[in-house]
Amino acid sequence: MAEFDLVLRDARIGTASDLFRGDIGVRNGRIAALGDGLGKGAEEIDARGRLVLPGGIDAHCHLDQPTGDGSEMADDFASGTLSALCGGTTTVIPFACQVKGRGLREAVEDYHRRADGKAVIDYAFHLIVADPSAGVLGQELPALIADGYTSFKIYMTYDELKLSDRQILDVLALARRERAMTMVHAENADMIGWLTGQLELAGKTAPKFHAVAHARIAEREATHRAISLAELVDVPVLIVHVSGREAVEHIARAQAQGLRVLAETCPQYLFLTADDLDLPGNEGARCVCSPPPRDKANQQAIWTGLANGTFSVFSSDHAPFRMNDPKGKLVCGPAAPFSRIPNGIPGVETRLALLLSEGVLKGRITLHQFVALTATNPARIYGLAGRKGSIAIGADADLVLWSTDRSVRIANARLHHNVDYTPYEGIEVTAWPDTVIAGGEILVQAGEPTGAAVKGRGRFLRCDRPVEGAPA
Ligand code: DUC
Ligand code: ZN
Ligand code: ZN
Repeated sequence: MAEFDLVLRDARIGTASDLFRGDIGVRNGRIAALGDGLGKGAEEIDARGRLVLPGGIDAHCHLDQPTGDGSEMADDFASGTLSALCGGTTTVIPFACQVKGRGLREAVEDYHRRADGKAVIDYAFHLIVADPSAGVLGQELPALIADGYTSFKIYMTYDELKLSDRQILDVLALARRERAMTMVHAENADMIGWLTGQLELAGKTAPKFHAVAHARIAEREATHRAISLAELVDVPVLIVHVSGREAVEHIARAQAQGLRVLAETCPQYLFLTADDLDLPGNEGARCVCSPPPRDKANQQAIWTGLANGTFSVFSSDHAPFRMNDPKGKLVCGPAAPFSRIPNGIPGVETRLALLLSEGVLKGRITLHQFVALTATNPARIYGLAGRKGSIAIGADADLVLWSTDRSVRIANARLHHNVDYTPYEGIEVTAWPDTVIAGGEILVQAGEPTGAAVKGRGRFLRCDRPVEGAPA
């Protein structure tokens, strides 16, 4: 009789701290043994010196999230999680978003209905707190945190989502009391609104002006303010999707002072620039996201922040809208001003390959940093440590066997999302997931989903309180 359900033989196993050669034995969906010459598996994969890393955690992606402008996200939990899986991600944490004037619990229930029976991989939820009323702060949020929704995002911009500084202080105080993690979208709403008004008055409404309206100063100022508010309350805070050099500098300075300020960045700030919004007609809409991509010098600042540890998390911020779809990027018409283009770009499937290829294989970051940024740190920060994000005894057997010896040209035609473009079309990478295993099941083989990658197999994960403060 086989000792294990599955054995990966002679793999080169990488974690946030180690790289070693050995076998991985899987039983009942978990890693049961790591060793040399493990006993037989009912199924065996001959990994023969090939790189095996923990399945990725995409801790910032938007799936089937209701919008307020008539647009619809292209990916529901079925297509979005299949796409994530094929890119080597085995856990996603999208957002249950509160509508102003309504409850948080109702947003969570609605979001569960959207995920139930559809998710291919495991998922947890962050909350978006858009209306921190007395009832939300006093009852709903503490109860939800106790129920396993231990992180939430707040916005400093977007009229329908943004909080005042005073509201942010209230939310941060609650996060401190309840030991939850607060993620902040840091852009100054009035600066963006004022710049947008000026640009529109001058007839400058093409997609490329989105990057002008969302100036780096607006990100810098809001980042500094968010850090200051968290310092006042003495609570950890995580600044999401950081794009500009000055914001990185503020975060690094705060960290050097001993403040528990964490930061996330995303592929668009490494691989795109504002020039990608400067395309004929409305084509630039495809790369409209907030904050916007910057320039080569800022890309370099983000790479430096990844290499020197300023960033702890690398997520996709996948926010999928189609170009050729009346409910997509051009929902407000083909000539709509940039301010009415839905914000967001797809990237859940390409996140890991881009960073492994351009970051690790080109020597910008180490393999251990890659694993930490894409799996181990998000697990610790968002309360999934021990279960997700590492290759360790007892952890879920979420594993990716990477192909790193041939070049792959990114092409939308080979992706599994429901979006009709990828902003990364044509980029050559030398890493692509070959085999992806989640909960001990082989869900991707030779880069394509197997029959086991079925809708509804993904489980909802209740998150623990985050491992306080920061990654080890
Ligand atoms: N910006 C956000 O804040 N959220 C979704 C996508 C985007 O571009
Ligand atoms: Zn955001
Ligand atoms: Zn986002």
